[in-house]
Amino acid sequence: MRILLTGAGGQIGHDLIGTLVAAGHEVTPTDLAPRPPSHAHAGGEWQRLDVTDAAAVTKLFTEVRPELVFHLAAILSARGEADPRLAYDVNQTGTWNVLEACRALHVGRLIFTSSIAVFGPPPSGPLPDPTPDDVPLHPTTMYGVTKVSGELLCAYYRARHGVDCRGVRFPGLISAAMPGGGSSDYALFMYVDGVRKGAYEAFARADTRIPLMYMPDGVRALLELAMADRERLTRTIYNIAAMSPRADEIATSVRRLLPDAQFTYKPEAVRQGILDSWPKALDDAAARRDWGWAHAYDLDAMTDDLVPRVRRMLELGATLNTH
Ligand code: AKB
Repeated sequence: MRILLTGAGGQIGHDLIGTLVAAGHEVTPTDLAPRPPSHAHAGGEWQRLDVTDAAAVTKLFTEVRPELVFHLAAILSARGEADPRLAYDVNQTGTWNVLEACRALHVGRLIFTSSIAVFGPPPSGPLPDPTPDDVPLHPTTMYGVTKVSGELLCAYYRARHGVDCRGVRFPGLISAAMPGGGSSDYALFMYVDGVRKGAYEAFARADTRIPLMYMPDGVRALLELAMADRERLTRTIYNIAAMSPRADEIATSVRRLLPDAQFTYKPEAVRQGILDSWPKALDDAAARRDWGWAHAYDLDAMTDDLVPRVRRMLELGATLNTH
Protein backbone atom coordinates (compact mmCIF):
# COMPACT_ATOMS: atom_id res chain seq x y z
CA MET A 1 0.00 0.00 0.00
CA ARG A 2 1.23 3.57 -0.73
CA ILE A 3 1.31 5.37 2.63
CA LEU A 4 2.19 9.01 3.35
CA LEU A 5 2.95 10.38 6.83
CA THR A 6 2.88 14.07 7.76
CA GLY A 7 4.97 15.18 10.75
CA ALA A 8 7.05 12.02 10.39
CA GLY A 9 10.02 13.56 12.24
CA GLY A 10 8.20 13.40 15.58
CA GLN A 11 7.95 10.81 18.33
CA ILE A 12 5.20 8.71 16.67
CA GLY A 13 6.84 8.77 13.21
CA HIS A 14 10.05 7.41 14.73
CA ASP A 15 8.35 4.07 15.49
CA LEU A 16 5.53 4.06 12.91
CA ILE A 17 7.69 4.45 9.77
CA GLY A 18 9.85 1.44 10.62
CA THR A 19 6.80 -0.73 11.34
CA LEU A 20 5.16 0.23 8.02
CA VAL A 21 8.36 -0.30 6.00
CA ALA A 22 8.94 -3.68 7.67
CA ALA A 23 5.38 -4.71 6.72
CA GLY A 24 6.28 -4.09 3.04
CA HIS A 25 4.40 -0.83 2.45
CA GLU A 26 5.66 1.90 0.14
CA VAL A 27 6.16 4.67 2.71
CA THR A 28 6.68 8.40 2.14
CA PRO A 29 7.56 10.07 5.46
CA THR A 30 7.24 13.87 5.25
CA ASP A 31 8.13 16.71 7.57
CA LEU A 32 9.14 20.36 7.52
CA ALA A 33 12.65 19.42 8.60
CA PRO A 34 15.00 16.90 6.94
CA ARG A 35 15.00 13.37 8.32
CA PRO A 36 16.47 13.61 11.84
CA PRO A 37 19.47 11.30 12.57
CA SER A 38 17.31 9.51 15.17
CA HIS A 39 14.99 8.42 12.32
CA ALA A 40 17.79 7.24 10.01
CA HIS A 41 17.05 3.55 10.60
CA ALA A 42 13.37 3.80 9.70
CA GLY A 43 13.47 3.76 5.88
CA GLY A 44 11.04 5.29 3.39
CA GLU A 45 11.66 8.03 0.83
CA TRP A 46 11.75 11.19 3.02
CA GLN A 47 10.14 14.32 1.50
CA ARG A 48 10.02 17.89 2.80
CA LEU A 49 6.46 19.07 3.41
CA ASP A 50 5.10 22.13 5.21
CA VAL A 51 1.46 21.24 5.95
CA THR A 52 0.56 24.93 6.29
CA ASP A 53 1.33 25.35 2.56
CA ALA A 54 -1.83 24.18 0.75
CA ALA A 55 -0.23 24.18 -2.71
CA ALA A 56 2.72 22.11 -1.48
CA VAL A 57 0.39 19.58 0.18
CA THR A 58 -1.67 19.18 -3.00
CA LYS A 59 1.47 18.92 -5.16
CA LEU A 60 3.07 16.20 -3.06
CA PHE A 61 -0.19 14.25 -2.66
CA THR A 62 -0.61 14.42 -6.46
CA GLU A 63 2.91 13.03 -6.97
CA VAL A 64 2.73 10.30 -4.32
CA ARG A 65 -0.97 9.35 -4.78
CA PRO A 66 -1.19 7.85 -1.27
CA GLU A 67 -3.86 5.26 -0.52
CA LEU A 68 -3.51 5.86 3.22
CA VAL A 69 -2.35 8.98 5.10
CA PHE A 70 -1.28 9.21 8.75
CA HIS A 71 -1.63 12.88 9.69
CA LEU A 72 0.82 13.30 12.59
CA ALA A 73 2.01 16.90 12.09
CA ALA A 74 1.16 18.96 15.17
CA ILE A 75 2.53 21.47 17.68
CA LEU A 76 1.95 19.89 21.11
CA SER A 77 0.37 21.43 24.19
CA ALA A 78 3.25 23.17 26.00
CA ARG A 79 4.94 24.48 22.86
CA GLY A 80 1.54 25.56 21.56
CA GLU A 81 0.97 27.75 24.63
CA ALA A 82 4.36 29.39 24.03
CA ASP A 83 3.46 30.00 20.36
CA PRO A 84 -0.33 29.76 19.85
CA ARG A 85 -0.16 31.27 16.36
CA LEU A 86 2.19 28.51 15.22
CA ALA A 87 -0.05 25.89 16.87
CA TYR A 88 -3.07 27.32 15.07
CA ASP A 89 -1.30 27.39 11.69
CA VAL A 90 0.13 23.86 11.87
CA ASN A 91 -2.73 22.10 13.66
CA GLN A 92 -5.74 23.93 12.25
CA THR A 93 -4.71 25.10 8.76
CA GLY A 94 -2.48 22.05 8.31
CA THR A 95 -5.36 19.67 9.03
CA TRP A 96 -7.64 21.61 6.68
CA ASN A 97 -5.01 21.40 3.91
CA VAL A 98 -4.52 17.66 4.40
CA LEU A 99 -8.28 16.99 4.40
CA GLU A 100 -8.74 19.11 1.28
CA ALA A 101 -5.99 17.21 -0.53
CA CYS A 102 -7.58 13.90 0.53
CA ARG A 103 -10.95 15.07 -0.79
CA ALA A 104 -9.64 16.43 -4.08
CA LEU A 105 -7.38 13.45 -4.82
CA HIS A 106 -9.73 10.74 -3.52
CA VAL A 107 -7.29 9.41 -0.93
CA GLY A 108 -8.72 6.14 0.38
CA ARG A 109 -8.23 6.67 4.09
CA LEU A 110 -6.92 9.30 6.52
CA ILE A 111 -5.85 8.58 10.10
CA PHE A 112 -6.09 11.59 12.43
CA THR A 113 -4.14 11.68 15.68
CA SER A 114 -6.16 13.47 18.34
CA SER A 115 -5.33 13.71 22.03
CA ILE A 116 -6.58 13.78 25.62
CA ALA A 117 -5.99 17.54 25.25
CA VAL A 118 -9.47 17.83 23.67
CA PHE A 119 -10.81 17.49 27.22
CA GLY A 120 -10.92 20.15 29.90
CA PRO A 121 -12.94 20.77 33.05
CA PRO A 122 -16.57 21.48 32.14
CA PRO A 123 -18.29 24.42 33.92
CA SER A 124 -20.57 21.91 35.69
CA GLY A 125 -17.74 20.26 37.67
CA PRO A 126 -14.82 17.87 37.16
CA LEU A 127 -14.55 15.45 34.24
CA PRO A 128 -15.97 11.99 34.91
CA ASP A 129 -13.29 9.50 35.95
CA PRO A 130 -12.80 7.58 33.71
CA THR A 131 -13.79 10.03 30.97
CA PRO A 132 -15.94 8.55 28.15
CA ASP A 133 -15.81 9.52 24.47
CA ASP A 134 -18.84 11.75 24.54
CA VAL A 135 -18.60 14.53 27.10
CA PRO A 136 -18.74 18.27 26.41
CA LEU A 137 -15.26 19.30 25.22
CA HIS A 138 -13.68 22.29 26.99
CA PRO A 139 -9.99 22.27 26.03
CA THR A 140 -7.76 24.76 27.84
CA THR A 141 -4.90 24.89 25.31
CA MET A 142 -4.58 26.01 21.68
CA TYR A 143 -3.40 22.46 20.94
CA GLY A 144 -6.61 21.07 22.45
CA VAL A 145 -8.80 23.62 20.65
CA THR A 146 -7.28 22.69 17.29
CA LYS A 147 -7.57 18.96 18.01
CA VAL A 148 -11.30 19.38 18.77
CA SER A 149 -11.65 21.25 15.50
CA GLY A 150 -9.66 18.55 13.67
CA GLU A 151 -11.98 15.86 15.06
CA LEU A 152 -15.04 17.80 13.89
CA LEU A 153 -13.47 18.43 10.47
CA CYS A 154 -12.80 14.70 10.11
CA ALA A 155 -16.44 13.91 10.87
CA TYR A 156 -17.56 16.66 8.47
CA TYR A 157 -15.33 15.50 5.58
CA ARG A 158 -16.49 11.95 6.15
CA ALA A 159 -20.20 12.84 6.12
CA ARG A 160 -20.06 15.52 3.45
CA HIS A 161 -17.31 14.34 1.11
CA GLY A 162 -16.92 10.63 1.87
CA VAL A 163 -13.30 10.99 3.06
CA ASP A 164 -12.75 7.91 5.24
CA CYS A 165 -11.20 9.80 8.15
CA ARG A 166 -10.86 8.03 11.50
CA GLY A 167 -8.74 8.72 14.54
CA VAL A 168 -7.71 8.09 18.13
CA ARG A 169 -7.37 10.34 21.15
CA PHE A 170 -3.89 9.50 22.32
CA PRO A 171 -2.86 9.55 25.97
CA GLY A 172 0.63 10.92 26.68
CA LEU A 173 2.94 8.65 24.66
CA ILE A 174 6.18 7.30 26.10
CA SER A 175 9.04 5.88 24.02
CA ALA A 176 12.80 5.93 23.60
CA ALA A 177 12.62 8.89 21.21
CA MET A 178 12.81 12.64 21.33
CA PRO A 179 9.53 14.13 22.66
CA GLY A 180 8.54 17.52 21.33
CA GLY A 181 6.99 20.16 23.56
CA GLY A 182 4.31 18.12 25.31
CA SER A 183 3.06 18.53 28.87
CA SER A 184 3.23 14.76 29.38
CA ASP A 185 7.01 14.78 28.75
CA TYR A 186 7.75 14.59 32.51
CA ALA A 187 6.88 10.87 32.31
CA LEU A 188 9.45 10.15 29.60
CA PHE A 189 12.12 12.24 31.33
CA MET A 190 11.73 10.13 34.48
CA TYR A 191 13.19 7.32 32.35
CA VAL A 192 15.74 9.33 30.36
CA ASP A 193 17.21 11.30 33.25
CA GLY A 194 16.77 8.34 35.59
CA VAL A 195 19.17 6.44 33.31
CA ARG A 196 21.61 9.20 32.30
CA LYS A 197 21.78 11.30 35.47
CA GLY A 198 20.36 9.04 38.17
CA ALA A 199 17.98 11.89 39.07
CA TYR A 200 15.10 13.94 37.67
CA GLU A 201 13.20 16.93 38.98
CA ALA A 202 9.74 16.62 37.43
CA PHE A 203 7.84 19.77 36.40
CA ALA A 204 4.68 18.09 37.74
CA ARG A 205 3.41 17.25 41.24
CA ALA A 206 3.99 13.75 42.60
CA ASP A 207 0.24 13.06 42.55
CA THR A 208 -0.22 14.06 38.89
CA ARG A 209 -2.24 11.37 37.15
CA ILE A 210 -3.02 11.41 33.43
CA PRO A 211 -3.59 8.65 30.85
CA LEU A 212 -0.29 7.35 29.42
CA MET A 213 0.57 4.75 26.78
CA TYR A 214 3.73 2.97 25.67
CA MET A 215 4.52 3.69 22.01
CA PRO A 216 4.35 0.08 20.74
CA ASP A 217 0.71 0.05 21.86
CA GLY A 218 0.17 3.48 20.26
CA VAL A 219 1.60 2.40 16.90
CA ARG A 220 -0.45 -0.81 16.97
CA ALA A 221 -3.61 1.20 17.72
CA LEU A 222 -3.02 3.35 14.62
CA LEU A 223 -2.45 0.31 12.42
CA GLU A 224 -5.44 -1.62 13.78
CA LEU A 225 -7.76 1.35 13.37
CA ALA A 226 -6.39 2.01 9.86
CA MET A 227 -7.14 -1.58 8.80
CA ALA A 228 -10.52 -1.95 10.57
CA ASP A 229 -13.66 -2.50 8.44
CA ARG A 230 -15.56 0.76 8.04
CA GLU A 231 -18.84 -1.03 8.78
CA ARG A 232 -17.65 -1.92 12.26
CA LEU A 233 -16.82 1.67 13.20
CA THR A 234 -19.63 3.47 15.00
CA ARG A 235 -17.51 6.59 15.59
CA THR A 236 -15.02 8.81 13.76
CA ILE A 237 -12.71 9.36 16.77
CA TYR A 238 -12.04 6.91 19.63
CA ASN A 239 -10.64 7.21 23.15
CA ILE A 240 -7.88 4.63 23.68
CA ALA A 241 -6.38 3.84 27.07
CA ALA A 242 -3.59 1.79 28.63
CA MET A 243 -2.56 3.06 32.10
CA SER A 244 -2.96 6.04 34.40
CA PRO A 245 -0.15 6.03 36.96
CA ARG A 246 0.63 8.93 39.31
CA ALA A 247 4.05 10.51 38.73
CA ASP A 248 5.36 9.00 41.98
CA GLU A 249 4.12 5.55 40.87
CA ILE A 250 6.23 5.92 37.71
CA ALA A 251 9.19 6.74 39.98
CA THR A 252 8.58 3.57 41.99
CA SER A 253 8.39 1.51 38.81
CA VAL A 254 11.66 3.01 37.44
CA ARG A 255 13.41 2.42 40.77
CA ARG A 256 12.76 -1.32 40.48
CA LEU A 257 15.42 -1.24 37.72
CA LEU A 258 17.40 1.83 38.84
CA PRO A 259 17.32 1.58 42.66
CA ASP A 260 19.53 4.65 43.21
CA ALA A 261 17.54 7.03 41.00
CA GLN A 262 16.24 10.12 42.85
CA PHE A 263 13.00 11.79 41.81
CA THR A 264 11.83 15.18 43.07
CA TYR A 265 8.85 17.30 42.08
CA LYS A 266 8.79 21.03 41.33
CA PRO A 267 5.49 21.82 39.55
CA GLU A 268 5.73 24.46 36.85
CA ALA A 269 2.54 26.55 36.68
CA VAL A 270 1.65 26.39 32.96
CA ARG A 271 2.34 22.71 32.38
CA GLN A 272 0.86 21.64 35.74
CA GLY A 273 -2.28 23.63 34.89
CA ILE A 274 -2.54 21.81 31.56
CA LEU A 275 -2.01 18.41 33.18
CA ASP A 276 -4.65 19.15 35.83
CA SER A 277 -7.17 20.04 33.10
CA TRP A 278 -6.89 16.61 31.45
CA PRO A 279 -8.77 13.41 32.37
CA LYS A 280 -7.19 11.17 34.99
CA ALA A 281 -8.20 8.10 33.00
CA LEU A 282 -10.08 7.35 29.76
CA ASP A 283 -13.01 5.02 29.13
CA ASP A 284 -12.17 3.32 25.81
CA ALA A 285 -15.05 0.81 25.71
CA ALA A 286 -16.11 1.85 22.18
CA ALA A 287 -12.63 1.16 20.71
CA ARG A 288 -12.50 -2.20 22.48
CA ARG A 289 -15.96 -3.12 21.19
CA ASP A 290 -15.73 -1.79 17.59
CA TRP A 291 -12.23 -2.74 16.47
CA GLY A 292 -10.94 -4.96 19.26
CA TRP A 293 -8.53 -2.45 20.80
CA ALA A 294 -6.57 -3.89 23.76
CA HIS A 295 -3.37 -2.50 25.26
CA ALA A 296 -0.48 -4.87 25.94
CA TYR A 297 1.74 -2.80 28.27
CA ASP A 298 0.98 -1.80 31.84
CA LEU A 299 3.37 0.43 33.81
CA ASP A 300 5.88 -2.21 34.93
CA ALA A 301 5.88 -3.99 31.55
CA MET A 302 6.64 -0.65 29.90
CA THR A 303 9.43 0.10 32.38
CA ASP A 304 11.05 -3.32 31.86
CA ASP A 305 11.08 -2.80 28.08
CA LEU A 306 11.90 0.90 28.03
CA VAL A 307 14.84 1.24 30.44
CA PRO A 308 17.19 -0.92 28.29
CA ARG A 309 16.01 0.94 25.17
CA VAL A 310 16.71 4.33 26.76
CA ARG A 311 20.18 3.05 27.72
CA ARG A 312 20.84 2.04 24.10
CA MET A 313 19.50 5.35 22.81
CA LEU A 314 21.83 7.29 25.12
CA GLU A 315 24.79 5.09 24.19
CA LEU A 316 24.10 5.92 20.53
CA GLY A 317 24.49 9.57 21.48
CA ALA A 318 20.94 10.88 21.18
CA THR A 319 20.76 14.51 22.24
CA LEU A 320 17.82 14.83 24.55
CA ASN A 321 17.37 18.00 26.58
CA THR A 322 15.52 18.10 29.85
CA HIS A 323 12.52 20.40 29.51
C1 AKB B 1 1.14 16.66 25.05
O1 AKB B 1 1.60 16.51 26.19
O2 AKB B 1 0.84 17.76 24.58
C2 AKB B 1 0.91 15.45 24.21
C3 AKB B 1 -0.50 14.95 24.32
C4 AKB B 1 -0.97 14.36 25.58
O3 AKB B 1 -1.24 15.06 23.39
N1 AKB B 1 1.82 14.40 24.58
